[in-house]
Amino acid sequence: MIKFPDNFLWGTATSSHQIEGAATQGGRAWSIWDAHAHTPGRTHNNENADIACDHYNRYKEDVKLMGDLGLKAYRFSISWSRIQPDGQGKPNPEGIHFYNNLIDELLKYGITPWITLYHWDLPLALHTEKDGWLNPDIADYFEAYAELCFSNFGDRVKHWITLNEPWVVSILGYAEGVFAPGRKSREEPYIVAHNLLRAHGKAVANYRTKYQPSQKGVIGITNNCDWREPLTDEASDVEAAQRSLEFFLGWFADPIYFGDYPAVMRERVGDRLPEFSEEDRELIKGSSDFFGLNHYTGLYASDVPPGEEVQNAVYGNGGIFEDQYVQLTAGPEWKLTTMNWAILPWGCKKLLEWISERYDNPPIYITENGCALDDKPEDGKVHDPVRKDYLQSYLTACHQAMEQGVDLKGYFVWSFMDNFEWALGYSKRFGITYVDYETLERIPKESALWFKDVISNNGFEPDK
Ligand code: PNW
Repeated sequence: MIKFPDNFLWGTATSSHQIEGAATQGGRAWSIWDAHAHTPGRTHNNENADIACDHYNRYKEDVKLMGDLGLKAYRFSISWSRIQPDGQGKPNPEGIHFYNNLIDELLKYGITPWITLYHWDLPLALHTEKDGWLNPDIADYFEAYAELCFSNFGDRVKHWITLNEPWVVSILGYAEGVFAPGRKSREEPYIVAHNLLRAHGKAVANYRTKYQPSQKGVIGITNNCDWREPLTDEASDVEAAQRSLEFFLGWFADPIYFGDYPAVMRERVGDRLPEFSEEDRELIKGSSDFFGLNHYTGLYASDVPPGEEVQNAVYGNGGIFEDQYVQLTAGPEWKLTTMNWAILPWGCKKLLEWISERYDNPPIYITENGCALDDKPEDGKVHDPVRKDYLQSYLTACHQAMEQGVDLKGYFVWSFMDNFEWALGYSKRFGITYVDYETLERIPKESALWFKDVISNNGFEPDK
């Protein structure tokens, strides 16, 4: 039996925009993702999240399903424009009421709520009227919004994640333009990333001075990173893989653990990389009580010699390509999910070890891991053996990393249920719970039943 420590935290994750629906119900205003999805050509089949899983109206049914699984924790995010429609100023009591009900319902089932404050759904007014993440003042708006959450929910919520995947916000939102707000720039991603870090730092300082002493919770940030394996043993490829990881994860984690961006980024990005003021550096350095990691896949990395071009640079490759000059390729024999992401559990082990080594063995939570597959119900059941194998292989890799001394404290499956997969609409199913988008019926998939056993046994039998 592969056994996890007694207090290991087992959970699932979702985000507000991807599941809630009720886009204009209960006083909610639009976010940049409502505007993006309602712009023709931006999402698969022009799908939007107006209804999504209708979780806003069905949260009781959903929390009951979570209770049936024996989940110890549930990670969800707050829709900023639901509780503060303009992104600043007057709060919306109906929105606050909804999250109070959700939190209370979770606690009723003994499920610990983990709240992400920002999972990409910026109030639209902050974008159109204030230039959103490009404006340095966003850090103050975010701090005020975060305080609204600490003061309303912090009596019962003890686990806070400020930002989900600032890399995605910066690169997919402002470099590639495939995610909201759909901008394509070579300068803006670095400014946006800088302001995201500053916003995170301010929110954490607010929590630590005003709320943490009495509420006694923890606060951190979640970053995403794929593994980068050197294509060959050549020093240039080993360096390329390292450079790729520093541009991907070091970009956000180095300022938090060391107080500055990686040196390789300073050299290569030059003037486009903002500098931290002393005040911001102090706020950001040491501003995470744990290391939140979202991890799914990996690629080979090799060096691109000067004068040559990066081939097939698709989004998801880890940064602005011209700044890195890293060629990324998949192994020809690797199995892929419907996202075309490779199933690479050994990459998960290596990444956990890379993080432990670089950042001095911080407590780590995997706040997302999972896969998208073509799931179809048959006779009221959803048979998804590939997902079960995926989860088991990644958990086995996590366990091996822990045996090497990695301080992994918990693991959240992405996702509790199928949902609106951003630009890919409803075409990708990541859930361990199936959602029929016609009837909105939920069916726990076989992987959910397997995960339930893992939680109750605190481990699993390895495959023979
Ligand atoms: C994460 N990439 O997004 C998000 O946190 C979730 O909201 C999302 O549903 C999940 O992973 C699955 O996609 C990512 O292109 C989206 O590298 C795209 C990338 C990475 C993460």
